[in-house]
Amino acid sequence: MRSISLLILLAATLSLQAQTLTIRDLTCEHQNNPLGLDVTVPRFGWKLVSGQRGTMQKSYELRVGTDDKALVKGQKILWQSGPVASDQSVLVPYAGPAVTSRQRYYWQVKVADNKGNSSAWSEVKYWEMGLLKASDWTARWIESDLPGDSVNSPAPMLRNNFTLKKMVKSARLYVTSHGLYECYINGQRVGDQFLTPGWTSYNKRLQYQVYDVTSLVTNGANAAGVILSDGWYRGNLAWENNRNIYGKTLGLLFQLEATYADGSKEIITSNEQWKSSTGPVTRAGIYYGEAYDARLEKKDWSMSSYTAGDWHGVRAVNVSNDNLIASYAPPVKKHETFKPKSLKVTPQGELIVDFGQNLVGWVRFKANGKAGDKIVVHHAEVLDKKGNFYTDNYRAAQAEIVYTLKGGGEEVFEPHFSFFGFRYVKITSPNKLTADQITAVAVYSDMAPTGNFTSSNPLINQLQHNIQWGQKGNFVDVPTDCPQRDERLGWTGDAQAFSRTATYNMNVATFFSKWLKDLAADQVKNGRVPFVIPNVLGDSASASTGWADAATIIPWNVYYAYDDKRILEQQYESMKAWVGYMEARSRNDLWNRGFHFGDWLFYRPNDDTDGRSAVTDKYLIAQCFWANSTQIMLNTAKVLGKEDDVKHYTEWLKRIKDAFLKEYMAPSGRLVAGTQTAYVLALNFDMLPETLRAQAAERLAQNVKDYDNHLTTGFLGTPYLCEVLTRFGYTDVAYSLLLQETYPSWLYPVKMGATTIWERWDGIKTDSTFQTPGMNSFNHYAYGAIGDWMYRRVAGLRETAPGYKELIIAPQPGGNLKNATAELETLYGPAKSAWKLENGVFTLTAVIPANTTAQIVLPDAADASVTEGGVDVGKVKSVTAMTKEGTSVRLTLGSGTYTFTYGMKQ
Ligand code: RAM
Repeated sequence: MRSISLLILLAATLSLQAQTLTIRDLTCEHQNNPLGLDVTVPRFGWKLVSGQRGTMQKSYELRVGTDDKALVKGQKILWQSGPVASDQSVLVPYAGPAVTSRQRYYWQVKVADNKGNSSAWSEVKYWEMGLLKASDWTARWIESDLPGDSVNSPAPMLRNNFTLKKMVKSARLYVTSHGLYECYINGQRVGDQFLTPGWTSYNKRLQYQVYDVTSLVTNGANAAGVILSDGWYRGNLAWENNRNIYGKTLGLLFQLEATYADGSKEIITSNEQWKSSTGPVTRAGIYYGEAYDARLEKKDWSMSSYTAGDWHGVRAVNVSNDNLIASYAPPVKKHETFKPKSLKVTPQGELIVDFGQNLVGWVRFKANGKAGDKIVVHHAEVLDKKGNFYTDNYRAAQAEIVYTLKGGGEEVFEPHFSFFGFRYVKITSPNKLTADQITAVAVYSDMAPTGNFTSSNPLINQLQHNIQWGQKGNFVDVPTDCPQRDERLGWTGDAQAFSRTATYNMNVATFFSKWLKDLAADQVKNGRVPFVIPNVLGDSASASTGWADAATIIPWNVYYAYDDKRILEQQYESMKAWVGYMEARSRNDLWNRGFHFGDWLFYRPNDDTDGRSAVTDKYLIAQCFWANSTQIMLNTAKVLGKEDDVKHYTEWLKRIKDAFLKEYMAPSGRLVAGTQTAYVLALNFDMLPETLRAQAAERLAQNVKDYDNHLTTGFLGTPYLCEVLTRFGYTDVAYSLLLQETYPSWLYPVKMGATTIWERWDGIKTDSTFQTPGMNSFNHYAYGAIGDWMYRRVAGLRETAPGYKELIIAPQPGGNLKNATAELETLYGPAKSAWKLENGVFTLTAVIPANTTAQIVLPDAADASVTEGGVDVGKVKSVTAMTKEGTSVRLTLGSGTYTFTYGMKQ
């Protein structure tokens, strides 16, 4: 009897649990409790968690206040939305009274669903405003008064004592610099961010950071100390001794605001009373690395007990604060660490450490020795054919650490103002270091990981790993081409090619939003978009097709991945200006002028005996990208409701395509360039009339077969190659490319031991020699754009409405894969497609987030008897529609976890 009632109780709780509706992952402006926003209409997001299938949000209610304790009691409400009948749970705008500088706002949300469930009020979250007006800054910009302060000279240190007279309730530091800064208060490092204030087009947009320093300050005597370094501001950047790009002098702007327990305030600022000196960082640079002489450390220099007797003064200078902006993108932080996989002596007699992973960051080491002993660390991505340390591909980047010991015990070192792209380090040291003294630390923008892809093929899994590491290493505040040589610039073409894949692997919404603002800021007046952003190459280095189109492609991809309309509004003028430039420069509706990189680094056979080399006419490419950007403008204008522009771009699109056909296609449908890239672009961007597409796709497939299932595409054709093949029914050919292990292919580098994506298909040639050292990065993400196809087509998980409000799971088994899984943390929650084919039985596990709807397309299921969770699929309640499409079955259904099973021929 007792056990029965227990069972009933258990069943009741279980069903209760199944019906509970909860909320998780509350965000404001895509962030968790952001500190220091300057977005005046912040937007909220949340995810519904429900055990019930087919859950949709029916309504939500938001409330905001400045007192968290009162808020939970429903008191002192500053703004409440009231119940809003809506299924919007992503980027819902705040609509209360105007926000003010420094204010912290607390917020909560509750929701009701279509099943009659209501959630409780969520946990309380907050966002805090930064300094919204230039006049909020009372601090002065200060510069060191040290003689001979210029590029590559010792890093200046600035310090001052200050007093806080009463008990401190809270304290904030608002800080930025010309150059990089590292800040200390009372001997402790402020925050865990690196390479601050980040890299932007400084003269137009300089980020400041906001730190909660309440726990670092004390009632009474305090001190602040800041080290400055050349960084991107005035250090060597790009080539040919290019330096002082943004200015010649390093500077600091420091404003610490303390609120006392009694509510009164104290503001501590950088001013002419600060002192300056130099210390242990004797030289630092992005490309150079860092020289650190521990004998020059100034013990306790950021403590109030320190006497700065022989320190120099500082200059307070007048600098406009109009360019100051709050940081929006994720800060650069430390992530994974790696212990040495091996320590070995090379044939040349050098001691090298292998970390087993090409990564970006630095090496932390512990050492013992005499004062004056030097430890020198050099970095390399690869070893040469004979196993020797190889750095020719770093070009002029010295990428070295020179550490001078102070002696007297164990010393631990990590660089402060540089980063390196490496898998190996060579260490010279009087006392040999052992493996336990050395650790590699990966450093990159702190983006939330969102996606993963795995399959039964270990080489493909390694490829996915390489793609993700390419993203980590090259998303270091700006999207860079490479992290190791004297370049590391925000190359636009690379970024656009990889952008869609990037949205799968990590949440890159704010990362790209920030960088796109720099793109707009650095865009040339007539609309030309620079090759690199921030632009350090000059205005004429701009307007290359496929590079400049980052201006349209990336905003659209980010909008589509996150349903973030604001990014389209924010970029609209910039997008329009670039497309307007092409319109203005075109002749007879052809965009066929100027310099273009073209299908960069496409395959050039050594034995081009039959003249089939994969050269694609650059102007043909330009016409395709122009059409694509025009199409994006047309779509964007529709989203933003700009009717006149819709008309304008519709007309232009037709003209561009008509001109394309006249100029680049024979009446038979053959393109003047018979390359894979030509057909891929023409098909992907719908350049050809419908009637000619099938035969163009056939030519493309044939071309692939002619090369024995190898690709020949470069930066511009590669991202769309497999996608186009799939779209026109050649998924088998796409698989043959994905699984190709010989050069040129995605798996060739994997077979050669790559742990990241290479810049070139043959960075290491088949005879194990290297491509030209002038351009041979082993960590360059562009070709990693295949990741998109793996998620979208192999696993079949993709959005059919912006932000995954509607999605599709349509796996395409093939290529002898036994299984494949894509997982994606969407803004609505986790989505998943996991299929396997075992002994003729196909199983698909699909996870559809609450508050979304999905379609599932079951391949080869038309004649099969499909079950879901053991039940005939026709009887599954949350499946609202089922249709046969050729050999597939298409289902429409709501949220939940489903497992479909049926027999499939192999
Ligand atoms: C190289 C860069 C980048 C590419 C340009 C055109 O220098 O590494 O990848 O976009 O050239």
